[in-house]
Amino acid sequence: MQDRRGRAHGGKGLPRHKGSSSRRGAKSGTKDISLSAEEEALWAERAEEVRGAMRHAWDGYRKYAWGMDEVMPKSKKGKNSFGSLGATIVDSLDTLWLMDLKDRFDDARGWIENHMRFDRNQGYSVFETNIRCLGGLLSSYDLSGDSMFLRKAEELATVMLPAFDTTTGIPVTSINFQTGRGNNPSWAGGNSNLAEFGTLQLEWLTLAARTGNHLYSDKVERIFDVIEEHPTADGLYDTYMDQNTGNWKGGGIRFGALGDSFYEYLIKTWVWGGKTRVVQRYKDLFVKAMAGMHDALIRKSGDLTVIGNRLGGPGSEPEMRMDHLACFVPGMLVLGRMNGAEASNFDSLQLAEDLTETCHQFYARSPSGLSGESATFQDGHVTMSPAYNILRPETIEAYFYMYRYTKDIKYREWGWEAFEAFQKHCKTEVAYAGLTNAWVANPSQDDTMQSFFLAETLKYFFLLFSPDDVLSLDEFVLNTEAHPLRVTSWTG
Ligand code: DMJ
Repeated sequence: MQDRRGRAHGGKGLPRHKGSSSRRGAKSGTKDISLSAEEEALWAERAEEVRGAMRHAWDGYRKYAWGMDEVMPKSKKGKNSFGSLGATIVDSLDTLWLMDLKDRFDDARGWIENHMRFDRNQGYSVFETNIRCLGGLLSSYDLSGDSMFLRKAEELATVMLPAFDTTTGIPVTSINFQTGRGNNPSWAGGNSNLAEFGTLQLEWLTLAARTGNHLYSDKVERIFDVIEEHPTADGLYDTYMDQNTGNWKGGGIRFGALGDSFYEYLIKTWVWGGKTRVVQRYKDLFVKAMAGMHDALIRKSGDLTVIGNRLGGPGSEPEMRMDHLACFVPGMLVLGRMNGAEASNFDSLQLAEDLTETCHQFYARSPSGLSGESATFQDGHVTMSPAYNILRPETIEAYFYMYRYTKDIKYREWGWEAFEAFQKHCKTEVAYAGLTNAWVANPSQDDTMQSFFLAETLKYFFLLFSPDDVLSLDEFVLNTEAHPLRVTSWTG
């Protein structure tokens, strides 16, 4: 095993910000600035508060739901929403590692080794299993060097493989681990979904790179062969594809639910792969998609910048609705900018700043200080509906990337305000709960702690308040569930 914190960053001491406010880091182009000793101490204290929140969330899960997928933080029991994969355990591993919560990490490791099973006769979401479980196992391997995690990851991928057995190789949504039978839901018209089949590349390429078995990479490279065989004029893609023909099947162009992480994985696969010739196509598709996104979906509502959904055909105007999920876009744009992947028809930093401001307004205009799920806009006025909050991370993710790149302290301040609001409204006696309506002064809690609260929301808070070297973006790419995967020179 590697030193617990040494591989991902330079240790636990005070940050090593030095140099002038305009200097930028060699590779990622992030700003390198000095904070005063008092400022350092304040943010270190706040990062410590986040560690405390992680301990609270984990300990409640440990006590009331151990081995189940999620804890129900009000009724104090567990539930299985992901097929009994211990989703909270595997989703939390690398956050525990990065926060140096050693005993808890070891406890989680023991469960994975002895109890994580992939032989049940039931349907599993390929997407959720991939981003939470395969991603969590692979990042734990990349951070700790412990080969047990890689063995488990390979075991899991093996039972997922039949999902790719379609005429084109585009995987289906759900797979039965025991029978190998797969299917797509009727609400999707029996088609495969863009965000689902486009959010596998990082994990399956990582698995191929770490095991040396190209079966895994062939499966996900094939998906992009099919996409390239069915190009679109503006680089934006329908929500659905017929997995038997490769034809696009409508459903709109979306950067929120059902579309989002497809675009995220274009830039991340290119960065993860070390920008080699083999991964060049992901960059090319990303740059084209960003140009298309800007022209087709970015609109103003009063002072706010909105990324809408295009539900009509090419050339039609987008509906002025934006999911909280779409708040991942600023981070994606900044990652592109850090790595020299930008479209030429707009300023990616300006757009990232503007969209982050919009996402900030989802919190700032809310009486509870927390966002709801989806917003509609009219002349700068925001209506939040639905207004539930399930502890999602995307705005905190945006603050993290924006702060990393610009070092503008407002992103940390906005993050701290959001963290305090989560503490005030979502903390329960034993863990954290979502809210049934976040846009009221005294919201009611629901009874679920999503595993991504530990995987992503708390991790992004922690990284936002911590020095850059806690996790270097030159060395790691975070998958869509915030699991860090080590950058690899991928030559296929
Ligand atoms: C997470 O599972 C992932 O971030 C996914 O890409 C989108 N939805 C949730 C968090 O909101």
